[in-house]
This record gives sequence, C-alpha cells and structure tokens, in this order.
Amino acid sequence: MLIIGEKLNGTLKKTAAAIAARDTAFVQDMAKRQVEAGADYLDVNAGTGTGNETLDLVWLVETVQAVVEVPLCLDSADAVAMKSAMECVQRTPLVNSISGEVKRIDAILPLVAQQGSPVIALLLDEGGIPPDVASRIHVGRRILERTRQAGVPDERVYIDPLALTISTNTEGAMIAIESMRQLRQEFPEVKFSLGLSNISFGLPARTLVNQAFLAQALAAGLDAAIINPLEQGLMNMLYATELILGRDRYCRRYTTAFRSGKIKLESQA
Ligand code: THG
Repeated sequence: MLIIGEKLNGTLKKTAAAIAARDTAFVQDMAKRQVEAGADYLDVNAGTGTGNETLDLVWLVETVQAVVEVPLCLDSADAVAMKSAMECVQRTPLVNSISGEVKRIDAILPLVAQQGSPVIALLLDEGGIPPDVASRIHVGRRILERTRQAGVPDERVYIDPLALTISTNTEGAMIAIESMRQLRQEFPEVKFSLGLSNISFGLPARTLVNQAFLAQALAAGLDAAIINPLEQGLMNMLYATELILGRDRYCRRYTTAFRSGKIKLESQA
C-alpha cells in the first residue's frame, strides 16, 4: 500500500503557521521525517495559509522538493492553485482531488488527462456525501464515466470512499469499506485511497481506532492511504497486516522493516 504522509497540511495549526511565516526549516524537517518513516508520497495542502492558496502551495511544493525525492500528493480543491502546483512539480504528482461535482471535474480533470497523472476522486457530489453505500456507488459510476470520457484509464483513478468520523456516525467505516468492495467488483482496475485519521476524530486513543480501521480497509483492498507515518503503532499495524493478508513474500518487507527500525514496539523504545 502506498503511504501518503499527511503532516504538511494547512489545516494543522503548526503547518499553517509555518506556511504563513515561510518557515522553510519546519517544512523541510517535516518532509524529511515523514519520508524517513516510510512515506511514498507527501500530501501538500495550503488551504488555510495566508489567503493566497496558489502562492502558498507553490512555495510549499518547491520547499519540499528541495529536500526529498518522493512525489507529491497535491491536495487542493482550487483549480488555479492545482494548475500552478502541477507546473512546478519535478515528479508526476498524485492529484488530490476531483469528485462527482461537475465544477470540480470540469476544472481539474483536463489537467489530469493532459499530464497523465493519477488522480484521487472523492465519492461526493453537489448533494454532499451520500449517506449509504448504494448512493456512493452511484456517484462512483458517474465519476468513472467522466474519467473514461476524458481518456484517463481506470488504473490511474484512486477512488476515495470517504470515511466519516465514527463518533458521529456509527456506520461510517463500514459504509466506506463496503463501497470499496462493491466498486472493486464492478471496476477491477480502479484503485482505492482513504484519508485515515478522520475516522477517529473526537475519540480518545485515536491511534487504536485508526489502526483497527486500517487493517479492515487493507483487507478490503485499499491501495493508498493518507496517514501520519510518524504514528509508530499505525506503521507497525500496516506491515503486520500486509504480512497476514499474504502480500509480503517470504515476510521480506516485514523483517526488513523490523531490522531497519521502521517497525518498533513500545517495549523496545
Ligand atoms: N481524502 C483525501 N484527502 C484528504 C483527506 C481525505 N486530505 C485532507 C485529510 N482528509 C487528510 N489529511 C489529514 C491531515 C491531518 C490530520 C488529519 C487528516 C490530523 N488532524 C488532527 C485532528 O483532526 O485532530 C490534528 C489537528 C491539529 O493538530 O491541528 O492530524 O479524507 N483525498
């Protein structure tokens, strides 16, 4: 599974302050720590910086690229900011995101088709996030109709089934997981991605909830997740779950991760 590091997000107070202050050291340190912890991509979101998202996002992209080699996950709903960021990336980015909203598809999908980049598509539309599995599947079908029309092959689309906070929605995790299972049956080439941390908002011991959810989502075929790679328990759970699901031949990744210190138990810390 692809690990997308979530920490360079302007909705986080420290990151927002760093973006506003052009704090290069903070941003570069956070980028390096996430990559060292195993991030394959870094999510960059400048949504609540100085009020000029385009300038903020371009600064963030350039600052991060100066110190790490991994590709970026460009996290913006603003087509102008997205276009500018796509023009200054050094490696093919993951575009985060489009959705079933016509405005967002029309503005961002052509950029994706033209650049040949993979794209995350959220299962929501003008009516918001559909409450049940059937209506989310319906939004998924409509999105894939549009991405196919634009010439984007299914394997370049990461559907994000959107897990809502479990503390206000008992079925939040299972609706996302079931939506993923059903769409995978219908569209075997499509990939799936999730922002994991939302699930535990408002609960104590959030990492436990994130870990339980990650294990279930992996079993349902999750291909990528926006997570905090600095959360040691979550990373432990990720390696162990992929091993258990038979995706780690000769237990190679698990044992390598252990030897290099990427898997670490509290009792050893
Ligand atoms: N899907 C897609 N993109 C996304 C999300 C998604 N991008 C944003 C978000 N959701 C994923 N990124 C984060 C980044 C940080 C945190 C959660 C999700 C986080 N939040 C803590 C909280 O909510 O309490 C801490 C807040 C703070 O420290 O200020 O850590 O679902 N495609």
